[in-house]
Amino acid sequence: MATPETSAARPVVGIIMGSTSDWETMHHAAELLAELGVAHESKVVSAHRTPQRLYDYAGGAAERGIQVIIAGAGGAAHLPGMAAALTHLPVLGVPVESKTLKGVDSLYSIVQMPAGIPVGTLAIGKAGAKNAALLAAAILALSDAGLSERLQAWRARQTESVATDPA
Ligand code: RP5
Repeated sequence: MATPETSAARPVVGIIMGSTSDWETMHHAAELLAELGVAHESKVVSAHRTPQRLYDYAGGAAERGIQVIIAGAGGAAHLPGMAAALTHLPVLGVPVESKTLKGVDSLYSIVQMPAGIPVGTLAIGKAGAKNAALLAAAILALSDAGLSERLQAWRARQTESVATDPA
């Protein structure tokens, strides 16, 4: 598993997570963004344990050039919703699989936002983390022709890699 990193270029995607324990899931988003050549950063920002860090991060993200935030959290997963409340940037929420309730708690915490403060909620766990990266890339690709080409090439490679025979 990769270690949390900040890419050399100015990050346009901010990946935040509630705990270092979430990295096991969220590194999939970071790795896919790296593969697509999207500058990003990964930070631990807990809505409950470090609320001021959350205020500072989400409140200052747009000013620093972040364009999309991916927020992963588990259990009482308030991080994506609170981040969305603190910024006008698009926020993609990844429900991390929790030990006790298998991430259904995380999913419900993230998906049921009140009207007016949207969080684009992905699937629980690894699939959600990877799809959050792909969705962030798709959003950025609307105004980045090079990224659009890289994303389409990634999709084409995925299609080509699917076997026709099951064994
Ligand atoms: C949440 O609590 C985190 O997002 C994490 O998924 C969960 C458990 O955190 P740890 O107890 O592993 O730090 O805030």
